[in-house]
Amino acid sequence: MDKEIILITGSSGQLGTVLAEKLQEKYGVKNIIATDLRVNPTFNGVFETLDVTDFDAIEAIVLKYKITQIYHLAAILSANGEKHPLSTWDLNMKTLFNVLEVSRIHKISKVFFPSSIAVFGNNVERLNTPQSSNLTPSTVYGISKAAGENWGKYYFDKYGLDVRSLRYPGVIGYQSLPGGGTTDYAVDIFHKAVKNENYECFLNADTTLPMIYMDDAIRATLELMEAPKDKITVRTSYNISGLSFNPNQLETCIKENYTDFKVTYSPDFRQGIANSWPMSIDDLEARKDWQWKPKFDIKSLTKVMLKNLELKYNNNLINS
Ligand code: VAH
Repeated sequence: MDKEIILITGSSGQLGTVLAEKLQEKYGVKNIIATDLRVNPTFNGVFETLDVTDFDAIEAIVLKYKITQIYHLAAILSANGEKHPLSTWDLNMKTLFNVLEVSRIHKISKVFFPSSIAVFGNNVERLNTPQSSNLTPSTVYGISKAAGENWGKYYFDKYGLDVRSLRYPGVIGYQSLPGGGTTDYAVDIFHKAVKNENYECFLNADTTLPMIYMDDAIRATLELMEAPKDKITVRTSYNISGLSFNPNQLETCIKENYTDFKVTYSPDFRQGIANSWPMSIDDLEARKDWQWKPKFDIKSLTKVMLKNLELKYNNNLINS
């Protein structure tokens, strides 16, 4: 079997940082081409500076390394996206079109496109939101992801390009900081606790949202990409669920270890975004098609986050 050579866009981002490492472990360091506008200082491997809005630049990398798969992670997330709606749309869509076109032209075998629970609006069942709910997103980010899901299906139906996608909940990990999302509080709060600082949460205490621990998110991505093609019945994007909680529940869990930790609640514009999103997700199709099952709950997530952040801060391995 020919070896897989994988290009990751947005490799310095929250998910890309961890996914690059996991793909290196699986396919070999030299077969993973990490790309972003700036390299992650902790990254070890093959890196190329890449602006994914530049088609010629991405095509040059595809040809130079004989790329066989692309994980397209570069995008502007929900909160930052609302600050510059039209440029967010331009960037999120232009980069996706470049990835889809370069993949079509150069016969890339598989493309991963990250969608999000942000594709749902507040006119659907917010508890156990079904896969087939209609998509009326309230943010430009969510609109670009809903459009992206349908473009991915179009390239599969029309050109046979094997595009696969997950609707990520809020991703929580210790290895990297999130960038400009509405669920970022669920990462920031751990950093504050470990530094023995109080945390001002930008969402209300009772704002329940779907979340997923980083290890589960990465495993779901690899399990989806490795599933036999004929098992994939959803060509827009799969709902996946990790767990759901609200800031108050997370605060309570953290306080079992950091008894003096204090959280104050000062909702900002991101509360409006969170109010339009599901509270929990029904991921029946992912469980049926490729046996998806999360492993982390709020207690095990809290334990692993605190343990690893304590290690990083105590060994000065993190710039806070
Ligand atoms: C965001 N972390 O907050 C992303 C994610 C479901 C949330 O899409 O924008």
